[in-house]
Amino acid sequence: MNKIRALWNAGKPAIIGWINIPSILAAEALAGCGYDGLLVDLQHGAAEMANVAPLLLAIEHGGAEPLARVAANNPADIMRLLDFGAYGIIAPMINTAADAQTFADALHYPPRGLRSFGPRRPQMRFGPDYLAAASDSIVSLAMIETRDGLDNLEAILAVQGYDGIFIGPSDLALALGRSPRPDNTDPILLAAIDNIIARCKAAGKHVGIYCSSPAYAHRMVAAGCDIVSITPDLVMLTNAARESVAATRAGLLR
Ligand code: 3PY
Ligand code: MG
Repeated sequence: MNKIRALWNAGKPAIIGWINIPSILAAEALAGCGYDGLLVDLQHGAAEMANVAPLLLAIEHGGAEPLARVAANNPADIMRLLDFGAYGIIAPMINTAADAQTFADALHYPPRGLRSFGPRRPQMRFGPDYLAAASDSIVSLAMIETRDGLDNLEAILAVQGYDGIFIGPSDLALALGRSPRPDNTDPILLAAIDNIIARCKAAGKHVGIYCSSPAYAHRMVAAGCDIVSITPDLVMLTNAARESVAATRAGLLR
């Protein structure tokens, strides 16, 4: 059972980490830090399709559910990531019901969808029963983060075959004429986020959001999200480095 789906079935939220630095060593180490899932970001992170398979393997080996955000809502990339052992897909910039249907179709084998058969790594985890287990083994979130996505939300939510919505607060802020700051508390953005969360709940879909800190993640879970990302790897690394340098310098000046 997918760890994130198991949490959802138990009515609990999932906490995921965000990988921009495509290091196998770091991915395995982070995967052992208690995250429910770890996501390789192929849209804004440095990983490429060519180096994603070892990262997914390292994450699974480390004990977290391996997830990926595709660079775009491209069925060929989504199907390859599933074959490489991603058990969760986030697709950016879902703007229309047709985009959502393209996403849903890429996730499932016929007759439910259009996924092509060649599950190289999932077959090792699930054996010959993978075909029956495939749809449930994957969690899938469509990103709402544009003006079109907001305007077409009702039709996007009516599409079946994907689990829910993941809110991209930076792009959403830009779409609303606000600043794309991390953990943004701009009232216009927060009202839009609350509205998306409420409409996801009404449609029976899961909903999550990208957060840069535990405090913002707490706030979003309290607002109704059931999957939140927390501080991305590059931010953690640079925060820790800054603190270390500053503490060393402060000690030298004493
Ligand atoms: C956004 O905030 O727009 C995102 O896509 C998060 O990475
Ligand atoms: Mg975005």
